[in-house]
Amino acid sequence: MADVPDPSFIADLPPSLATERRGAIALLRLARAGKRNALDDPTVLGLETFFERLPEDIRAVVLYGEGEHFSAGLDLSELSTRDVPEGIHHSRMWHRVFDKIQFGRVPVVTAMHGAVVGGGLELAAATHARVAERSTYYALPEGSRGIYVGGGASVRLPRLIGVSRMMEMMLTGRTYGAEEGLALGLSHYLVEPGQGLAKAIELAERIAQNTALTNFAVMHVLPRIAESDPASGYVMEALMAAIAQGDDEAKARLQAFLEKRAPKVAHGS
Ligand code: 1HE
Repeated sequence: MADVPDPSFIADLPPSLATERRGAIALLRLARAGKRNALDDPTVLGLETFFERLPEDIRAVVLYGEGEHFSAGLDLSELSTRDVPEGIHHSRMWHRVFDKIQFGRVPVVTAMHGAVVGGGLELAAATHARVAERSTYYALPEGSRGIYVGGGASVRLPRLIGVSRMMEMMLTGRTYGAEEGLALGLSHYLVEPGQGLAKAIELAERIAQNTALTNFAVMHVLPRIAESDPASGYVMEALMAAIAQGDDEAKARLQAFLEKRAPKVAHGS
């Protein structure tokens, strides 16, 4: 795969991001392997540009990293020059960009390998499905660097692994390996070395076949329901269920199943 971005696909991306289009799937590669895909400002703002300019006919995104590691997190060389107000705005900038990923138009599948640390883990946690190769390991080294997470980890990670486990990760600087990460919910799939991208593309292709309305409900409505009180949640669910089933495409798919033209649910498929 070429190490240069494809400018014809999405314009104005920094050289640290490379894109490729495969039908309805967009591939987005962190392409700064020399710095272990550390996330500097141009890269984070480039992520925002990418998700803002995603063509309407793209139905899912696959995010992955070049080289030996998914991402070494925040570019630490940028940190030393920031004062307190700048630090606040910088963190809020990451929040804005990662929110555009989590609550964007299309689901994002991340293929992870090697280090998924600090801001790299925050980025992966903002995506919707995560595949880990066996080399993957996770850490929040902010504690030992004398800083604090700033890319949304305090909000997203406790929802994945719990407050206590995140607390302990930050206090002790421990790492979790790929198998542990699978058990904890940091990844959804564990695959052999070199298989992450292919698995992520396979998942993205399945996701792309869902109706846009179902993907919207899963990405935008489900997490809001999960954060709301049960009584409101049930009402929201009822409304969303009715809206989804009213869609012509949903009716056509249900009819196809009843007429034995649609696949059955099969374990292992
Ligand atoms: C970097 C960064 C970086 C590497 N910022 N330049 N993140 C961390 O604390 C993780 C820091 N990185 C590492 O622990 C290691 O680099 C790795 C385990 C990821 C990879 O090790 P290795 O041996 O393959 O690479 P390396 O030799 O350490 O690094 C290669 C180059 O990348 C080197 O630069 P060079 O010019 O000397 O070649 C490193 O300086 C550079 N590099 N990681 C800048 N992170 C919104 S708040 C989020 C807060 C955080 O994310 S804190 C966690 C930061």
